[in-house]
Amino acid sequence: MNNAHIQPDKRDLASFDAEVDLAIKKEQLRQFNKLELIASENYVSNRVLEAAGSVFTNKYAEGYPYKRYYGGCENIDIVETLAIERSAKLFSAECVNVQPHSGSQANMAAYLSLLKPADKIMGMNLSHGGHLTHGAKVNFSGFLFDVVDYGVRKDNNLIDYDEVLSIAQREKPKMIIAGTSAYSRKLDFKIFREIADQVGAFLVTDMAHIAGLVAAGMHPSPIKHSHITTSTTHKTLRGPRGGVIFCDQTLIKKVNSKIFPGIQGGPLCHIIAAKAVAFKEALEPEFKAYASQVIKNASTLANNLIDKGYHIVSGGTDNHMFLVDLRNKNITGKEAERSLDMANITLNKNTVPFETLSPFVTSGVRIGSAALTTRGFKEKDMSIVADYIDQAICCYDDEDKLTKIGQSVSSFAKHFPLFTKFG
Ligand code: DSN
Repeated sequence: MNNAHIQPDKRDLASFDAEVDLAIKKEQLRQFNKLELIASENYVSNRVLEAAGSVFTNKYAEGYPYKRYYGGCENIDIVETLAIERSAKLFSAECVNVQPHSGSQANMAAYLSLLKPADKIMGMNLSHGGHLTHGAKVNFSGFLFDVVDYGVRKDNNLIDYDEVLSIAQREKPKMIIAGTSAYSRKLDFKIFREIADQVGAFLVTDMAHIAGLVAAGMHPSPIKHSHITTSTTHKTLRGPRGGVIFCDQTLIKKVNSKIFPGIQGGPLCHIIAAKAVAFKEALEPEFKAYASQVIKNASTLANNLIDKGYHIVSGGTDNHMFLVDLRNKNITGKEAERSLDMANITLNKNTVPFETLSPFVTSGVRIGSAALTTRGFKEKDMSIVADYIDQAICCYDDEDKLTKIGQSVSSFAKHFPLFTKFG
């Protein structure tokens, strides 16, 4: 019998779908030729990439290890259990859910585990360094809940914990969210918990940005201070794109049921496999050295820019990232992002505290060191990156000069291999 019509087509990606294949190859080149400074991005290892691209993508596994709604789950049971055990060890957590497809899903499940719609929540203002899912009006967190926010002080751009307390006492939120996506200083989770306890609120910490630093002991851990801690796995933690939730025995059943069947269906088994590999990598001693270098690199870059007359929000950084307020350079965040991109440096425009421009324009840019550190950049290399940034911003409206800077940047970038396989 000729059943060729039901046999899988044997052509590979390049010959079957030249358009997608070309876009992937161009993306590989983009990642290799440019300097990646987006604070929430990183490069995964070949091992993580291999697991993320594995046949686990074919598998449905609704439920949790050894309690599934589908047959054939014996292998994903092993892998999900490993991911849970490794992440629990890495973060000294009692219980873990490794199924959230993203940080947003992790936050949604955390909030719904503790609250009812219309309850009052208190998170950091987005333009002061918070995150969309911490109560922005346009996000589920803003339209499902009644939101009050806290921010940073105008004089030093730091979180003022006395002010957080007085807002909490006045507003009596049911939940306080600690965590940021654009704040360069250490967070004091102990104080956040004391404030939450004083007003009878739950404390949820979103440690997405700093998770790799926490794992390596380079930033205080929120886990024991928070009722629930959420994270993504792909930023400083250097795993696949995805989310994760940590809590204790008293909350895990609720958290698990809010993830599935509450807000998700089948887990992404291939991504859970990649998370398991990334957690194993982060348990290796080398990861501590990596996280330590991430912090040194961010601080070196910030200090070099300060020396060149740039205004760094809060005056510097304790972590992997910082914000540059460009108002004294007479250039918007949007113009800077575009000029730097032409010079082969990738970052994102970002609002600064007390922003006066729209989020599509902004007065600043956000810079992170996690990805370049994965490529092997050290302090001396970050000083060169600062020179390139300054050159590109100084000639932001001169396309010929930007193109020339871009050529130098690419030649420089090529000295640093990508951790991820290339080509
Ligand atoms: N969008 C991410 C960031 O860039 O910080 C957070 O989810």
